[in-house]
Amino acid sequence: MPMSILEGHFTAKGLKVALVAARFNDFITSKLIEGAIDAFVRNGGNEKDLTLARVPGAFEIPLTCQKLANTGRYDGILALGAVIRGSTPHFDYVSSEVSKGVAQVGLTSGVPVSFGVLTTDNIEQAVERAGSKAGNKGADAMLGLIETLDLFSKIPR
Ligand code: INI
Repeated sequence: MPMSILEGHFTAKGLKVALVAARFNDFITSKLIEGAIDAFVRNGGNEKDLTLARVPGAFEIPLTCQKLANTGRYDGILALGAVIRGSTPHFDYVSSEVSKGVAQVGLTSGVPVSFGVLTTDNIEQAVERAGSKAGNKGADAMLGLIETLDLFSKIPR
């Protein structure tokens, strides 16, 4: 097979990562933060190389990610939030803006921004994804970020 394969692995050694986490639905987002920190440290990262920015809600995540990306101090950024559907269309506006915004920050800044924002129909689905039967999406998003950064380090300049 005469081809070069570029692939990232889970190694967080030496990485500097900023976490941007919403306070809204803190009973969920605090679990996502814990999962993300645990995944970082268990893969060789140093907790001192993590910076945590707390924002009021998921809507505030993209601009905060952009400000942090523009400092040039972080290898990657992790967005953490929990948008839970209620009886009004508010959910649709917040979830669509945060997902579009986070993707846009990554593309325009060149700094990878991983998406660990839950968008669920109810509280039970959010609890399942914050460290119970469906795992911890904060940890999953951190692993995705670590793997992507390792892949980027292997792409020839
Ligand atoms: N913010 C969230 O992070 N999750 C939600 O479920 C949510 N809902 O449903 O309202 C939410 N709203 C607040 C929003 O993110 C902003 O903080 C607010 O609109 C001020 O800009």
